[in-house]
Amino acid sequence: MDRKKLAAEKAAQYVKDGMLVGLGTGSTVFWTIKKLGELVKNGLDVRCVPTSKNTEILAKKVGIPLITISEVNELDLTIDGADEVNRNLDLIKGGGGALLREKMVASISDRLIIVVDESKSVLNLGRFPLPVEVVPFGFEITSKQLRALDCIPILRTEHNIPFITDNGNYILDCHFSIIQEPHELNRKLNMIPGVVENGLFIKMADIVVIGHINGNVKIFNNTK
Ligand code: A5P
Repeated sequence: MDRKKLAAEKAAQYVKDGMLVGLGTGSTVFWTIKKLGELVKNGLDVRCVPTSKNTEILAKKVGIPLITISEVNELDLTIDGADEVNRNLDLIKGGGGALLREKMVASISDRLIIVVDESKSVLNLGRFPLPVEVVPFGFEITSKQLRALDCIPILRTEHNIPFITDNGNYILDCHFSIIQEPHELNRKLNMIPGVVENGLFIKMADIVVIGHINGNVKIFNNTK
């Protein structure tokens, strides 16, 4: 079975009747959303907050009742994917460009459950270019300021024009190779004017579910 699907369907088991649930974005959590759609058809009573327009479309298609983040104060849990996970369960996210909404939704969730395949598990974060969401105004200046943090920022494009996030912003994919101090970098990045949010999720994940090629699923709990 697909490693992503294995992890994603396992995580669906954490969703219980009556819960308010955040729905992440990407090709892994896609399978959680499909599974939740089936469970809803069979009577599961949940209301969910999507983290992107794509997830909203998918969730509607499979019949999951949706609410907006503005209608809730907190969520019972959020299930989402990641681009990298280290041993402290710190993450890089935003490969799909949804990092801002994902971080906002995660920040009001009692528990953040991350679903990945084993290829996302790393010793050090940083091989995956860190997505940083920036306002289009003066992004060249923001890019220079990011470069001063020892990375090479590349403007994300789609069909040869800048990729636009659901919030109308740009993404600068920052090539670090290795991130030695993720906590400190997270702080420094968000102090740069023009940066809206970055894809480092530090001490946010509670549970990481990893699907392996041999069909095993490993679950890691964060003690925080
Ligand atoms: C979306 O912006 C991202 O944070 C995704 O959660 C992340 O890129 C993982 O996506 P996949 O599950 O498609 O690899």
